[in-house]
Amino acid sequence: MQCDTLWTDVRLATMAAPSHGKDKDKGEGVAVIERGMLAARDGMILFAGPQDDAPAFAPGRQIKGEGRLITPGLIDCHTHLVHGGSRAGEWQARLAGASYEEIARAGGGIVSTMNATRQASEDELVASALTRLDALIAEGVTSIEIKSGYGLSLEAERRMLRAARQLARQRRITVRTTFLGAHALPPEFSGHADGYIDLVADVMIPALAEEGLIDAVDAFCEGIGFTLAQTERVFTAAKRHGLPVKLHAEQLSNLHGAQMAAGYGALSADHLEHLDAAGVAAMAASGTVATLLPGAFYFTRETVLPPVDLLRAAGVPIALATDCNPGTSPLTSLLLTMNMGATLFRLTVEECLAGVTINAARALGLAGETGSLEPGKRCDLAIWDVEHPAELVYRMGFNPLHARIWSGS
Ligand code: DI6
Ligand code: FE
Repeated sequence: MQCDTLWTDVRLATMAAPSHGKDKDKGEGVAVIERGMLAARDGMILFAGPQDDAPAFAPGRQIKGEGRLITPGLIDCHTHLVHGGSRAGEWQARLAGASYEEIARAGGGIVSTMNATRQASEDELVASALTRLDALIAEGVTSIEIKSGYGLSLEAERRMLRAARQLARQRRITVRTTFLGAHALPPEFSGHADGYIDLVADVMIPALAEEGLIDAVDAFCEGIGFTLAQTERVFTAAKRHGLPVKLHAEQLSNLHGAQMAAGYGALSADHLEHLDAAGVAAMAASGTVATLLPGAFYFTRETVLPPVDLLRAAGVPIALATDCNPGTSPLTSLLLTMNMGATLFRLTVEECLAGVTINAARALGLAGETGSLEPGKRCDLAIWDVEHPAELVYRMGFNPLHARIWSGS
């Protein structure tokens, strides 16, 4: 059988059928095919399995893996990668005792990044985001979600989304854009949150959807963000344009956003530290992925843990992401994110790896095309200089990536 590239003598963590919920692994870890082979043709996986079960291939090129581990290319399914400015100064104020909410209420926080973003050109946004994107790519990331939400006007949100689309042209990577116009209230709408939601729902979503800039719609449902009713108006507009939704929910308090989002068939609900049992049940019923963000938990010194046991028991798929953003998670490492998922949230190694592969793909609606090593999916690979997947989660600040393959090369 013809193929373009054949990898032999490799170990394969296919992540094709991760166990979860009640039958989650009890510490034995990730299933690995020890004497594996992987074949790709036209950018797609043709075969991934034991060498002994493989058909005879006539490869264009053959690569000896020397026993290296291949996982699916990693997927960062929640980032605010595109933005202007830096918030290092605000962070120093927080070290001196100010809280995230105090800073936000005093006009800092998201609004200070909004100002810097509004002042940046599209090219400047692309250039600064590329430095962060390259850090992720260097650890094997092959798909990424990028949110808008620091422009907070039609024109500046458009510029952010266009910058995100630019990134996909400048690197070999899959980019999914998420419109997060309902991230914070811009100062010109102070005291008129409903008026701003009118703009988001009736002007921004129709215009930006029409321009093909939006793959999904998100909102920040929170005391310092938007109410449940306002979020629903955003979701209704998204649905009118055939766009899937996701939600920043239950990060600082429980507004029952995840439950509401599940009612809209949300791809994911994200953060979830304050999620309750009813929210978990609603997510399980709708197949909504729980995207946990341990970087934000760590950086804000959150003390309330997301209800991991409840999510597991209900069989809710768990994803992990960096939440890369200048305020609460200036993190550009999915390897460290996995380590934090295990250490801070007590996820297993298998849950961590599934969280940045197959379940992250589900959180983006991409499970049919990437996230596991299965025939018919895009050949997105991370090839590691390790023997066992646990080493990817165990180390901190160490990068054993040997090679990264997107769409077959
Ligand atoms: N939750 C977060 O953690 C980020 N956005 C959100 O809705 C924070 C964004 C920022 O502080 O700039
Ligand atoms: Fe976020």
